[in-house]
Amino acid sequence: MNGDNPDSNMTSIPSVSLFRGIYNRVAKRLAVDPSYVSRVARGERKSLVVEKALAEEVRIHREIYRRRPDVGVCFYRDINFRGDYFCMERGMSYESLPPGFNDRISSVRIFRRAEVSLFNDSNFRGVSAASRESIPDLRYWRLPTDSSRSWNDRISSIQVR
Ligand SMILES: [Ca+2]
Repeated sequence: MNGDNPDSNMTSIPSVSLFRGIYNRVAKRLAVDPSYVSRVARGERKSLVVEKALAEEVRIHREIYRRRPDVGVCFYRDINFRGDYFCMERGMSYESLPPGFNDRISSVRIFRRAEVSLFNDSNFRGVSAASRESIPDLRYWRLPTDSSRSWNDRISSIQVR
């Protein structure tokens, strides 16, 4: 289904297939390739029509995304745990983020004893960092490799343990 991602088996969990399901439905409705839809979702391609259809699907699934985890993490568009958000239970991984969130997360809230790993790129690639504590403002959380840059509006894939 996602032929350019041979590593996806190690994280084949319901959350990822939820997005695949969304991408597939949008692709079917618009008669385009699902991989094209996922590229638009990751911000690698621009298509207003696809973006609009994705936003509609996300609206339908918002309850699932927004369910507050028992043990897990929520991710917010704005600092101090504000703005649009989605949540993940411990054990979930997102090889790419829900539509509208790629490179747009500004705060991270941990519930109970979860640990989050953040990645600069999709598919758990690029610079990464881990935390067991909430991060109310990612502008003050610096990259390990470059202290002049922060994690704000940078996260592109996530694992929660
Ligand atoms: Ca990124």
